Amino acid sequence: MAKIKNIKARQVFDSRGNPTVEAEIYSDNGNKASAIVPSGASTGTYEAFELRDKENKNYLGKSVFMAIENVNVLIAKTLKDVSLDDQNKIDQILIELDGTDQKKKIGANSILAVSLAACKLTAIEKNVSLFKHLGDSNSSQLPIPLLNIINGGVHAKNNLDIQEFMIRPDKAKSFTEAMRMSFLVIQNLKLMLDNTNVGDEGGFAPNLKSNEEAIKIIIKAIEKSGFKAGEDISICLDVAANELDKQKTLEYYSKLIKEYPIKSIEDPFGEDDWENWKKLTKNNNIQIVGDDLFATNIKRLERGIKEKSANTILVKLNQIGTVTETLNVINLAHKNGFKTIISHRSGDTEDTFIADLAVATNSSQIKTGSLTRSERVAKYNRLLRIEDELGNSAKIAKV
Ligand code: 2PG
Ligand code: MG
Repeated sequence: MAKIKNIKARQVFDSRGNPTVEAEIYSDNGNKASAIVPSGASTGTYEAFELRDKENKNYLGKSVFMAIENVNVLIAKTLKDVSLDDQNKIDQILIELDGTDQKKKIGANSILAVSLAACKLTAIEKNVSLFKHLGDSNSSQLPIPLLNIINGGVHAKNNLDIQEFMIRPDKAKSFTEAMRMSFLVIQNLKLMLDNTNVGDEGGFAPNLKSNEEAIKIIIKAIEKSGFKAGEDISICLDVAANELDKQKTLEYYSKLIKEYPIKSIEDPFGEDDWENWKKLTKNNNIQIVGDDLFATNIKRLERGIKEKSANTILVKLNQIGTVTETLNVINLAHKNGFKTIISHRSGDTEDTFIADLAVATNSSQIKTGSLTRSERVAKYNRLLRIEDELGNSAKIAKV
């Protein structure tokens, strides 16, 4: 197997126009691969650390030149001549180079850019698709997409405090069909709204009377498209409760679940409110998703499994910082009957790694925004290509 010859990073921009890290890795075989790291807006306390040059006024404190330097000097030197056949070993070296729990020394953004790029380069060296390299010959299941079609919270400048109102085409028989169903709902929703500006994740960002108003108009759009809300297509929410001024209550959620075809709620409570998480999960049979609660962190997931705090984990590579640690979290979740949703960040890029990750790991769902803004659509397009590549062996997950 080829070895790492050189690594080079540069500063590029994410979909919110903020600086981020791109890393390029070269092998001694003459091949190269690159990866770009995304960035969140509703970030939890337990996420891995994103290193930014707070003092650099030229970029309002948001540049990532220190992280770039960490890749170009420290990481490049340490990984030189390391074989590409062992992602675990590469990631272990990166983790040890940093040495802190939250990757605070050299930054999770510098580490992840290299971890992702190394993984892609190994797939190129093996001459297989990334999802096959990351998974195995049985990796032939496409995830059901969760499309965030109305944006609120910190992702939009409107009056909705719930961050994400998503649709999930549960009855789709293929990924292509899932996208066609979602396309129809989005187009019909567009016709119903006066203001069709979009938020950070490509969903519409209208001012509406209330969260319930948003849910009602989505139900209308589903029905107008000829589907049954709650059967063909269900509604999923990400409350992102950490960002709320005033927390919502168990009673509020019980009412929502009773009155509307809501099948999944993410981050209903804050990241330390383990008690309320447990109660909500126990008292309802819908999908309860831990994002900021677990932060793609194996220790926090272990606690959640033990305490039955949720039944599903949202997986974000940059919450933990390496490919290996992400795969370990997914494995632990699946072993314990938790479902996994592979997720983008609100500040994302043209990098489509998460599409391959979802197929490789048999994750039942992927959440990657609406069907606008190329950084979101790129992931859906990648999944359409994977479905095509799989041909007759392609199937779609059941939720
Ligand atoms: C979330 C994510 C992605 P952000 O809360 O689930 O939708 O948002 O990247 O801002 O944390
Ligand atoms: Mg979330």
